[in-house]
Formats: sequence, structure tokens, C-alpha cells
Amino acid sequence: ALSYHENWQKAWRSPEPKPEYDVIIVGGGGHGLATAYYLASIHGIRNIAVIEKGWIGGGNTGRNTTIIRSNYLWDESAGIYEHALKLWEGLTQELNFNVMFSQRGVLTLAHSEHELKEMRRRVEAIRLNGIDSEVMTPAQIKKLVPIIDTSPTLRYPVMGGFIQKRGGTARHDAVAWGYARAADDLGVDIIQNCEVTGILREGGKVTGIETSRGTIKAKKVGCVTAGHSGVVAEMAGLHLPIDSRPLQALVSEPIKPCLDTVIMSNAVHMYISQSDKGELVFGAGVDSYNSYSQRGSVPTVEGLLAAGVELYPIISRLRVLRTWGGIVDTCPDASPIISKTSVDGLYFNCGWGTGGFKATPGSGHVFADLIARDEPNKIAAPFSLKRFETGYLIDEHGAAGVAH
Ligand code: FAD
Ligand code: PYC
Repeated sequence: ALSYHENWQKAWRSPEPKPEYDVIIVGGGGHGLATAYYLASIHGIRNIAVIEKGWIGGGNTGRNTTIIRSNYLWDESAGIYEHALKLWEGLTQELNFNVMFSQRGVLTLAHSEHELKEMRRRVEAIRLNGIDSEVMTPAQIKKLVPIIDTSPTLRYPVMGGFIQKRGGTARHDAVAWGYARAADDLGVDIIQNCEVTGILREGGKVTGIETSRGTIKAKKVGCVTAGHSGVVAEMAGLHLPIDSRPLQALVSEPIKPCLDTVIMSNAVHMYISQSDKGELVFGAGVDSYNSYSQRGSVPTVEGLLAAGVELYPIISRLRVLRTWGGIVDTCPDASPIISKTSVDGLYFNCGWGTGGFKATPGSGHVFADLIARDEPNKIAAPFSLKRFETGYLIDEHGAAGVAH
């Protein structure tokens, strides 16, 4: 501040692309940067480039509402999301960068008898996987969240809920910047403003990429381009089972601290938390049409705010400060793809839909392992593209934070 915000030391270099790398990661979001970091730090591969068409973290990493939890239904999901949660717990130390991971708890509300019964069943499944989760009564919820209206006369009354106390939030930009700085320290080239326009192949094997800054050769290419995975896959002649849709969020003007947990209400398509700056952070369900535009429709925002005002009456007089959208790539089973492809040396990590931020460290960790060894480990294996041939789907629509 004393230098008027000038002469700040750069946290990572901005090198010119080299003609060739051992590994290229396409997409400089949290997942891509984490992949590069773990490739360098664990697998000792240092000749790596991360190629980003805009600025790092400018995609869904910088647009999401940062909810972190591992309370999914199936064992396969518990494997990847709990792996990620454990990495979150040590990430600030690992990166020497404060990612502001705050384990303030994530509470999911039930608004009908049926939803509550499903929740009880899910809590049992989650606990069987050794993951923390507790059912809560309306009275316990009211005590934890004084601003919530738990009266039984609401259109969608609060019938109960369940909480994962180890869940919470993190600072999204810090995650991208922390991984970028740590990867750069290990020699990774982070190349921004460089759009990948083609994937080069010879004899069924990847040989490099075409970009807006020229051709770059590589023995291995990992694509982590949330929102545009289908587009990038087409560059290699692949069709992914993915839909791309807008997902919106908004923040209110900042107010004094009044909410110290995260609350999701899937039945009414709204969720809420309070940022460290004091803004109330709100999110909705996905907009119901396919689009590559990073904005959504007004009725979705109206619906979210109507549900919000009913559940949290104090918000009725707050002003909305900003709204925005991101594009989420969703698979038919609402689970991600972490996979080799039919092109040798070409890998995809995508399809995290509305819920990939929480997975960032775990996703990068297992994707780096897949790229380095050309073989999925136990955590990644269930998320291979093969599941769309075998039918071994991992249906997590019920546990996705928001409706698809
Ligand atoms: P991104 O950060 O989107 O990175 C992909 C990068 O690829 C982008 O920077 C893009 O510019 C780049 N790219 C694309 N095409 C090319 C190309 N041709 N050449 C070069 N680069 C390219 N998840 C949660 O867990 N919790 C939440 O609370 C949550 N809330 C959300 C709220 C909203 C409004 C949205 C939109 C998403 C939310 N998500 C949430 C989902 C989460 O944001 C994503 O799953 C996650 O951030 C994906 O990370 P990523 O690093 O793969 O993607
Ligand atoms: O995956 O937990 C989640 C989530 C909440 C809001 C958007 N995604």
C-alpha cells in the first residue's frame, strides 16, 4: 500500500511459450493449475506448460460460490471428494499461500417429509464411509441460524436438515493464485491469453496443440477446460457425454456478520453463505438451456430471491450488488470424467458440473497421477469414460448442491 500498489513482486512469470513441453495442461483454472503443481511436485515432471485462453482463475474457479464438502452418496464419490477435503485441510501450509479455508460447516435443509427421509438415508451412507455428517432438527437449526424462519406455515417449511461440520468455504482466487505461484516456483510455464484452437495427432497419438500463439508440441496433453470441455474434445474428434449450461450466483451489499455457516436448500433452488467481506452470497439451480454465455436468465434469479426472502426475511431490504454466471459442464450422472481417451497421451478432466470447486486439490492430485503413470489410480478409476459404455454410472444428482 505504501508504494501505491505499484512495484509488487510478480507471483509467477509470464514466459513466452517454448516450442515443446513434456506435458501441456489446457485450462488455467484451479483444477488445471493443481494438476500442473502435483505433476511437478510429486512426479518430478518440470517441463510443463499451463495454457489459458484468458486469465488464470477467470473461468468457474473465479465465479463459483466456494462451497466445500464431501457428503456425497456413493462410495466412489466419497473417495474423490473426501480425498480433496483432506488436502484442503493442509493446503494453505502446502502452498504457503492463505487459501482462507474456513470449516464453518455446510447445512442442507429438508423442506418435505420425503426429503428428510432421503437425507437420513444419505447421512447413514456418508457415515459408513467414515465421513462426518449429522441430522439436525428444526430447533437445532434455528439455534445455529437465528436469521432463518422455521415457522411451519412457510410454503416450503424447514423440516430438518443435515450438516457436515468439516465443510465450509475457501477464497477462490487464492486457490488459483496459490497453485500458480507454487507451480511456477517448480518451473511450470503459465501462459495466459493463449487460446487452444486445435489438438494435433499422428497415428492415434497426441503430438501437440495449435494455439492463438502458434504450434506447441507435447508428448502428453491434459484438458481441464470446464465449460468448454465438449468444444475442446471436438478438436480431437471426440464427443463427450456433456451438457453445458449457465449457473448463476449473486452477492448482496455487505452487512455485519449474521450467518456463520453455509446453508443449501436444494428443493427451493437457493443457497446462502456470508463472505468475509460481509456480502451475503446466493446461488441458484442451473438455467435449463444449453449455452456458452457466462450469464443466465432473470427468472432463475427471481426464483432464488423469492425462496431466499421467505426463508431469511431480513434479506428483503438488501440491495443486490453483483450477479454473474459461469458455464457448467455436466455429465448424465452428475459425476466428473477423469480419464484417458482413445487418443494416446490425451487426457480429460471435466464434467464437474455445479460442484467441482470443492474437488480442486483432489482432482489435480489424481489427474496428475493419471497423466504421469498413464494409468488411473483407485480413486480416479471409477470416473473413466468407460462408465458410459459399461453403464456403471455414479448418479449424484441428489447430492449435487443445486438442481440440474
Ligand atoms: P475453470 O476455472 O472454469 O477453468 C477452465 C479454464 O479453461 C478456464 O479458465 C477457461 O478460460 C479455460 N479454457 C477453456 N477453453 C480453453 C481453450 N480453448 N484454450 C485455453 N483455455 C481454455 N463448485 C463447488 O464445489 N462449490 C460451489 O459452491 C460452486 N458454486 C458454483 C457457482 C457458480 C455460479 C458456478 C458457475 C460454478 C460453481 N461451482 C461450484 C462449480 C465449480 O466452479 C467448477 O466445477 C470448478 O470451478 C471447475 O474448475 P476448473 O478449474 O475445472 O474450471
Ligand atoms: O456443489 O456444494 C456444491 C454447490 C453448492 C452450490 C453450488 N455448488
